[in-house]
Amino acid sequence: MLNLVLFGPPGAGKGTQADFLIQKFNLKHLSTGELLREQIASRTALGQEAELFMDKGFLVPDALVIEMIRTELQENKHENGYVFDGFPRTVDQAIALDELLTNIGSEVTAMLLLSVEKQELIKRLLNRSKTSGRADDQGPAIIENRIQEYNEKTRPIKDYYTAQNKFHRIAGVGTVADIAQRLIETVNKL
Ligand code: B4P
Repeated sequence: MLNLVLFGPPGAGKGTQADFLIQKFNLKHLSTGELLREQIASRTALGQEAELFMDKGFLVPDALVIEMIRTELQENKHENGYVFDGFPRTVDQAIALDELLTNIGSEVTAMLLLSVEKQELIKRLLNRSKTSGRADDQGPAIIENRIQEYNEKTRPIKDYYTAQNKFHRIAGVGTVADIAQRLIETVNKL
């Protein structure tokens, strides 16, 4: 199995690039952001709890997202592999993902960091806010919370995967097609 963790701050282009990777390598896309937004739209108990955190730009509690991924892996057992987009976002989530994949006789192949400067992230998210309808794109204060959450809780995962020799940094600026090409070249060398 080819299991890729697509990693980066909010607005780095994870969702955008995941589409290229799933097509090129025939993988299943698992985006915790998308799954959570589906739960919110369906007004489930999980969605209602998650919404309280997401709307303010804070991470949803680990237990909720880990359970969601556990269910997705159980329901999609016969895939070539996965692109994990926006998961893991804490070291505890990274440990849980290793356990979940070990249980199905697999492991994370690589973690791919899309590297983008803060000013560019803010520009992209404010631009998206004009059309996305997403509460967490609305206004610099919420976007600032999301970037701060990333720096405090998510960025340390880099060390977790570096220790396993699975960390790869990819420049996340330029055209969408150029960035996709960089990612594909990196994966082809794995
Ligand atoms: P996500 O849905 O993952 O939101 P995100 O970090 O903003 O990523 P997204 O995929 O939407 O955006 P992208 O980088 O593609 O999470 C939302 C919230 O859900 C989190 O804040 C958190 O509350 C919660 N959550 C999700 N997963 C969680 C977890 N595991 N644990 C706890 N909580 C969790 O950026 C896209 C923008 O940039 C687009 O507008 C795109 O058009 C633009 N763009 C992309 N590439 C570009 C390029 N090369 N040039 C210019 N613009 C580009």
